[in-house]
Order: sequence, then structure tokens, then C-alpha cells
Amino acid sequence: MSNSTRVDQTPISPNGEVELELREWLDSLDYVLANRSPDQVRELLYQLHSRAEAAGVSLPITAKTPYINTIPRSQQPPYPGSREVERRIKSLIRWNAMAMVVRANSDPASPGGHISTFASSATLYEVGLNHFFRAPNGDSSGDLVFIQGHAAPGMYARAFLEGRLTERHLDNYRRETREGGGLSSYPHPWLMPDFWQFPTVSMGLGPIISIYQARFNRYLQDRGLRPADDAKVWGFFGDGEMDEPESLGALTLASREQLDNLIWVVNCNLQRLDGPVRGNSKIIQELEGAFRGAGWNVIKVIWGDDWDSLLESDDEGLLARRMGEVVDGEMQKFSVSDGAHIREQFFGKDPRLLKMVEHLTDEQLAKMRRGGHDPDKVHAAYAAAVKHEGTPTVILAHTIKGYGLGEAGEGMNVSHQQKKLNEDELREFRTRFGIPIDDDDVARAPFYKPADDSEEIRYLKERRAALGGSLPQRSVRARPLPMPSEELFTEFRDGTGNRDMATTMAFARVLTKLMRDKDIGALIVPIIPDEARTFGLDALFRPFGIYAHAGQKYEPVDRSTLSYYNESIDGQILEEGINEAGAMSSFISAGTAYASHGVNTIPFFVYYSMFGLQRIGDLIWLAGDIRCKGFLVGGTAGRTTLAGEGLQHNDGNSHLLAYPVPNLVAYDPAFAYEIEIIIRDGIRRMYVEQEDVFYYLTVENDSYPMPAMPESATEEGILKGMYPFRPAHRSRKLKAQLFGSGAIMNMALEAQVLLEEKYSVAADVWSITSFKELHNDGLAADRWNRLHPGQPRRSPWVTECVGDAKGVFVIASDYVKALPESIARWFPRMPVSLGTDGFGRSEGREALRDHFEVDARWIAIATLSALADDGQIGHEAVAEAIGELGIDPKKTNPLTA
Ligand SMILES: Cc1ncc(C[n+]2csc(CCOP(=O)(O)OP(=O)(O)O)c2C)c(N)n1
Ligand SMILES: [Mg+2]
Repeated sequence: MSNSTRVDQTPISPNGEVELELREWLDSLDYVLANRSPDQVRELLYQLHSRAEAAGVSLPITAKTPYINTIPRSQQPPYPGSREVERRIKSLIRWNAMAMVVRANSDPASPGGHISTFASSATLYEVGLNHFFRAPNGDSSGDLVFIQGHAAPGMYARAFLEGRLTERHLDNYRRETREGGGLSSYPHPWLMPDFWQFPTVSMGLGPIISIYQARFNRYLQDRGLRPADDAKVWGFFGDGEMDEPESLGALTLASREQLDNLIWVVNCNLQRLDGPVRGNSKIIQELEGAFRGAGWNVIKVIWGDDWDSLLESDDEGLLARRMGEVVDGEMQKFSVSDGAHIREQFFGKDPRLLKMVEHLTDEQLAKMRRGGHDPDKVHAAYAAAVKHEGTPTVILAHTIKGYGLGEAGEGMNVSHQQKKLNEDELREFRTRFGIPIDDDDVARAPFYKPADDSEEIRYLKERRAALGGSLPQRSVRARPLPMPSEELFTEFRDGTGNRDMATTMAFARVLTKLMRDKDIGALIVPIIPDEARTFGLDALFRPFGIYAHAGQKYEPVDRSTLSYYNESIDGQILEEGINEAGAMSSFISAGTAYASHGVNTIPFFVYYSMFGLQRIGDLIWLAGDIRCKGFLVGGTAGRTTLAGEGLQHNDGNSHLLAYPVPNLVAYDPAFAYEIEIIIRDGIRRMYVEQEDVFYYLTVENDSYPMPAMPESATEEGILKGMYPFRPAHRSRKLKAQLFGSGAIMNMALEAQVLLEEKYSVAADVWSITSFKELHNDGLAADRWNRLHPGQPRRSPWVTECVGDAKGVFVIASDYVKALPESIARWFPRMPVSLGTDGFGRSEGREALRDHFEVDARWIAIATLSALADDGQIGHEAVAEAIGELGIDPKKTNPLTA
């Protein structure tokens, strides 16, 4: 090895004198280690450290410990099971997992798959599944286990041995549409709702949601919604995955909240997809520093038992130092090198190290395992983690990517993409893991399952039975809710008279009533990332409390005010701070409690609408996959309705971004009664009918008198996305249909008056509550018609509503024009779309609506222009109106402004 790769070149003993002193100090330490308790030794070291600091000798601040196992052999508990039978089971699982991927790749469709992740983590899972992870059983929710997405083949292979999956399932891995059902590439509850609990394959999301899941489990207990238990959340993640900001972003929350119900296992195979995670340094050490610094209990599992005696005889710490100085890029090389190379390059650094291993053959040296492949070491770490109190634990387990694949990819940079094994490689794998498959057969990579009464299968089943059942496993444990009282949703049917009210206030009112309801109240989980005061939800602080496991250890400065910051252990509100990703993670935990805990909690996550679908869109996608329920509420919505805040805050995008999430039902309501009806129907669909959908609702801070629900309106229309709100006051020759959405509805109503009074156009006004619902409905009708030729046509709801409507059509919303465009083809003639494409501005509402061309005047001009195009009026009339209404035709296009 070249000198340049050494991390620390300070010699341990520059001269004999210092060496002697060191010896004496170490002897003293050995003495107290042998005769005092660990606490006493700790105190002694602390005093020494303080004395040195006081004398001006500061030690570098480091949260890192030497590059050796945290748990020495002397503290390892005995292994509770049969290592031999478990090894055989694990080999069978390894084989079948590998065979699945290899066979999938001989399929002409070549659907791919990954071998190397599970190959590196098989021991980590098997020790857990044989001895630790408890399945939901009876009243107990069991442990919640997040499985690394790319390790999915290992879980399928195990379920195959258990008899939960058939050979056909395995053959249909990544061929999900095949007859008999297939297996999804990765953990997706949407695709395999009885099997997978947590989607984990978008890296970084599993880590953050697991933290909030552990916290939510506490919340349920602290609020008396679940009995207290010792269940754990286990999170298995990749070392490369730790680079995602979401992975490490919430570590301090976990320690602050003392989540000792949370255990992470980071599979440190030192590799990601393209190459080493940290070629030039050490990922395990870096992570140890980050986790310890964040207050976690860190257990390093680096070396297997064949290193124990070497480390025990390493009196001078030479070996530990050598282990600590080898960078990961080189460590990866050692994992694939022969013994002679390891002897020369690793131990050859110091003659004393060479001497340590002179009794070992090259073959023995090459076989010395990493800790993550040693069940004893892994078991010791898990046993310590489940016992640990007061903080979360992370286990940093050193493994080798592609372990067992031999030449085919073990420890190689290409390992992650390795999907094929040639015949020799298959034979070698088979022999190494002792799978009873003949030479003639091995090339087919057949699946192998021993008889049901074989020792392996019996053992595997017995272990799972003792732990409550199979894992992974998902089931809906909650019973449907009864429909909440109708009174909760009728306050605004008659409007607010002359009293101004914003839709945000109307929403806050509905939420408060729900929370006060004796039946459903306790199930409501309001989640707010530091914007409660913005949305007027601070009034909830005092009566309902902000959840804090520690209670409130201080008197809040605003104690004397009505909406003081009231933290309490059974507080109902989750106030997440400036942290939309964390708040969304809480939403997901609360919105899936119907499955994971059998509790129908109903989350309402209220946030600045621009920081939702845009900022944390991938978490919202995950919420769809995991069949999350609840209401996302985008406050201060609408590009022109939120005044002053400007480009980064003015949301005209989110409703378009809601389109691709298939089970997200999105509404942009204008009036209070619409909100009541939408929320009531949401609760009915999600919690009474148990549909796997969730809701997105935008609310705004523009205040105006909330009208009574007009006679023309129907609940069906409100929920389907469109209904007639106000017909023209009188009949005219010129006719128009105006459509408004959200706060822009008021602009359409103003335009109605303007058109009638100034331009003799009779306009009917419609409220559009959901472009997305109208779009989906139209697509479904089109599809049905296409597939049922000759049968009576189905009409989209849009056509149903406006098929016979007269005149020209103009649609205006506070969102991008793609929304009205998406429903345009179901109108009897092409409508004009007005919307807010372009970057926002800090301005007042009126100026913004002029800038984006969505105010009453612009709606009127669009109407007149359409009438002129239709030959009903002259173009000069439009030109005149443009002048009259003070519209500047030379104004720049807001799209590019
Ligand atoms: C957000 C995201 N980006 C990229 C990927 C593609 N990807 C899948 S696995 C992988 C490498 C994973 O490395 P690591 O976390 O170390 O896991 P290992 O397989 O080594 O255990 C990448 C980049 C992804 N799944 N998600
Ligand atoms: Mg890795």
C-alpha cells in the first residue's frame, strides 16, 4: 500500500521514554477496567479529560470510536438458536433469491432485479426474522420493519420457503400482470397489500418516515389510543442511501424524543450503485460521528469472530489503528483479495502486525469475515439494541456487497447491476452454499424448497410462530368508522350573510368541530409545520394541546394569552416545526394507522400550499403507494390570492402536480359549504367505506361573504367537480358560460355582472371544485366508450353539465392553464382557458390578478373575444372593450415575465 493512503501517520511511540509512559498508563487502565465498574472507569476518564482541558490541552472533538466492534466478544450473549440450521435456511434463501433474479433475466422481457443487496444483508435479516421481529398478533401491532427496497428478493425467497408464495409467484417476479399474479420489484403496499407495509425504494424516504413512525407510535400511546408496549420500529437501509438529505435530516428528532423504540440497521457494504460510498475515507466512521453527534446509541458491527482473538491480543492497539487507517476503497479491495495480498498489504504495514497473523494460512486470512456476516455479532448487536433505553440505536454493520457471488460480483463495483450468473458461477454458488441441486440442473437456476417436514422448514416456521407470524405482512386492522354526525357539516349551508370569511377560516371551523366531536374527535390528528398562526389554527393550541412526550417543562412566555404555546404529553396537535418532510412523514404514519395499528386516526396536515406537492412530492407519491388516508390541506393557496409573498410562495402549480398521484382526490373549493361537503365525503369514503384514497384541499386567505348553497347546486356536482352556481339574471341574445374555481370564482361572478351590464351578454356562472375529478371522469367515460362500441355512450360529467349550454365558454382559475385545458375536449365547443402560468410576484391581489390576466375584466375580454371569433359581435367591439376596461395589450405575457 502506498504511504499516501495512510490516514494518520503519527507514530504511536516516537521514543522509548514515551513508550514506557504509555505502557504504565495502559497498565493502570487495565487495572481499573478489571476492578471497577464501567461507570467508574468512565468517570475516571472524564476527570482525566477535564484536567487536560483545564491545562489547555484540548482533545479534538470527535464522536468516533476505534474501527472495531462496539461489543467485545466478552459481552456477547450466547446465540439462542441453532446456528447450523439457520445457516442452511439462509443458504436456501440466498439461492432462491439469486435464482429469481437470474431467471427473470433469462425472460425475454428482461425485467431485471437485484442480487447484491440481499446477498450482503442476508444475515442481518435472518437473525432478525429468526429471533427478534415480532409480527402483528391479536391485539399487538408487532414490530414495524422497514426493509431495504433492493433486498426484496430475499423476502420473497423466505416467503416461498414458508409456503406463503408459490414457485409461480417467484417465476413471475417483476412480471406482475401475468396470470397467477406476480411479485413487485420492490416493497409496494399498493401492489401487494397483504405483504408489504412500507415502500422504501425511493432512497431516503424510508429512513425519515421510520423516525416519525416511531414517534407516532409513542403519540398513540401517550394519547391513550393504543396500549403501551415494547414494540420496535426496525429500519434497514443502505450506506449509500445515507447520502440522501432525508436520511439524516431527522436524526435529532429521534434522540430528542428519546425514541428507544427505534432501531436502524445500516447495511454498510461500502458500495452504492456506481462505486464506493466513500472511497477515500470511511463511511462507518462518518456515520458514527453523525449519529453519535445527534445523540443516538451507535453499535458498530465491523469484524466477524475470526478477528476476535487477534483484537484481544492487540495490546498496543496496533491492529485497531491499522483497521482505522485503511480507507473504504482499499477495504473493498481487501474483501476480494487473496490471503497473500491481505498479508502483504494489510498486515505488512508493521512487522508486529505480520507477526500477529503468522499462525494463519493465506486461505484463513482470505476467509476472515466482516461482522455483518457473523450471526453471533449481529445477534449481540440486536440484543443490545432492544435492551437499550433512552435513545434510538443505529447498528452500523460492515458487509460485503454481493457476498457469496464469488467472481460474479462479490465486492465489485458492478455488483449492484449484477443480474446474470453463468453456469460455472451458478455451480460455484450452489457448492458454496450446499444446495442439493445436480450439476445437470444447475444451469437452469431452479428454485429449491426442501420438504415441509424437513428440519429447515420446520425450524423456520417454528421461529416465526414463536414471534407471532410471518413477516413482512400487512393487513387492515381497523374496523370501518360509523358515519359522523351530519351536524358537523351543515353550518355553512345558509352562508355567512354579510360576514366575510376566508375558506381557511371555514376549514378551521370544520376542523375544530370535528375535534370537539365526542365520537370522532380523539381520532383527528392536526399536523402543522410552524404555520398554525398563519392559518388561524393557533386557537387549537390551548384546548387541544401540542403533543410533547416530555410535557411542558417551562412556562410559555405567552401563558396569559388565549392561544399560548401549550405543550403537553397528551397534546393532540403535531407541531412539527419548519419541516414539511417531517410533517408529511407524520401524516403518513397517522394515515396508515388503520392498517399498522388498527386505529382510524384522521390526519389533517395543514401547510403552505407551495411547500407541499412541489416540495415533498415524492413523499406524497409514497403516501399514495402506502394507501395512506387523510387530508392534505394547502393553505395560502392560489397564485394571485396570496398577496405580497411573491414568487416562491404563490402557488399556481399544486393542483396540476396532484394529477399524477392516482389515488389523491384534489379540490379547489371556493365556498364554505363546498368545504363541508368535501370533508364529509372524504371521511365517508376513507373511513366508513375504507377506500384507499387521500385528499388534497386548497384553502385561501381571501375573505368574502360565504354564500348559501344555491338551489342549483347539488352535492353530486360539488363532489364530481362542477355545478351551476348562478344563472344569468336575464336572457340576452349574446350568451356565455363562465367557470371559476377557488377564489377566482368571485372574479367570474364579477365578470357576469360586468358582461351583462356593459356588454349585454347573459352569462351563467359555474363553480369548478375539481379539475382533476372532472378530468378522471372524462377519461373514464372515453375509455368505456372506446371499449364498448355500439352501446349507449357514456357522457363525462362535464358534458352532462354543459352539453346543452349556450354561448361561449371561459374557464378561469388561480392555477396553470393546463387544468382547464385538460377538460376542454368534453365541452360542446372549445373553451377559453385563463390561468396563472408564470413566476409569481410580490404584489396586492388586485395587481396580481391583472398581471396574470384572471380578474373580471380579463374574463369579460376573453368572453367578448370568443363571441367575436364566433362572428356574433365585431372585433372592433372587443378592441373598444379593451380600451374601456383599461387593459394594456402591450403588457408582457405573464408566462415569461
Ligand atoms: C431517490 C433514489 N435515487 C436513486 C435510486 C437508484 N438506486 C437504487 S439502489 C441504488 C444504490 C443503493 O446503494 P446503497 O444504499 O448503498 O444500498 P446497497 O444496495 O449497497 O445495500 C441507487 C442509486 C433510488 N432507488 N432512489
Ligand atoms: Mg451500500
